[in-house]
Amino acid sequence: MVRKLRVAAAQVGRIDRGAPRADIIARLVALLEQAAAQRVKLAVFPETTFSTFFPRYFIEDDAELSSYFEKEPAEGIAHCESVKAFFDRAKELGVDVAIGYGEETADGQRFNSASYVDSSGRTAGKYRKIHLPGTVEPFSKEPGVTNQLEKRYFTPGDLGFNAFRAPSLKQACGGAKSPIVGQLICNDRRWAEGWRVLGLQGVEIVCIGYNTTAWAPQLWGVDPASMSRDEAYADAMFHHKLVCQSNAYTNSTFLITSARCGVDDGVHPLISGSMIVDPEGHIVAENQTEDDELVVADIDLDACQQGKTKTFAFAKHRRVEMYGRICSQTGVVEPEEPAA
Ligand code: CDV
Repeated sequence: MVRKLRVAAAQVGRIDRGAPRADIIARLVALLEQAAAQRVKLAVFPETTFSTFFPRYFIEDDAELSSYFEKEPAEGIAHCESVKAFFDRAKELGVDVAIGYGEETADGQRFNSASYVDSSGRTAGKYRKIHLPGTVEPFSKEPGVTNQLEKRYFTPGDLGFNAFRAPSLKQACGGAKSPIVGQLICNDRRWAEGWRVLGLQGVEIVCIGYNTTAWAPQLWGVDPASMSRDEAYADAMFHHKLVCQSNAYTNSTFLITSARCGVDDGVHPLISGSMIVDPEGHIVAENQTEDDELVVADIDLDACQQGKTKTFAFAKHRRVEMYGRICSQTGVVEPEEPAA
């Protein structure tokens, strides 16, 4: 059996603080139109796509902070006035989209969220980022410093790691079975736990948008004098590819991962690295620029079966009776030092 599908990572380049929303949406729509012209059925966009990556700033003005959050109605993000133009165009073009955004609920909770909205405008899957990196207090309040204030601005996700079917793609991939899709957001990709929960639901396509700073010595805990900016960028890219390729492989799934990249405000560099990874961990397509770019690949979902039925046939090989510590313990507890 062959379950072929054309998919894309829709990479988005530099977005400065204060960039007009209409300009950003116009760029995202241009990517959608490129996708449709190439008969792409699913396009994955970055984390917090509708603005700059605002958690890097210490923002005291709540009017500004609030402007980065979409007031999502109960019917889903595609019905939210501030971003509706994007979803309306995706529906007209017949493209499924997975996209990240700041979400504000009716009772005022703020999440770092992603929705999978299919080509009929229905939200097929919703995810709220669980692993929030960074700090509550800024490293510095000086302008130009890259903070990572996700713990300040967002509540940790409360929806779990839920895979879902995408029946909108069933016909496109041969009509046998709808693809099984899951979503993670940025820092989640570094944590094997979320991947495995998706893997246990038979996930076949994981969608991940991200904003990964290429220069954040305070966040990493390294001496800024100990590495050049080029070395730091290369290291951030190495770790990005390492976790993406290894977790796609160990869960026998395709991965579509899309960067917000470029140098925001001319001073805050983000890595690129948008790519499509196959279930054996190989990169099948990747970005060529640090700007808006569509990275396209034809994938065969049945390629997931090799890993799912052999090396990572979970039902045959997993030993859950030995994994208790993973769910009962959060931090490290070291073994006792033997008595001298
Ligand atoms: N937006 C993110 O979650 N960024 C993080 C930080 C730590 C750079 C990341 O894991 O890429």
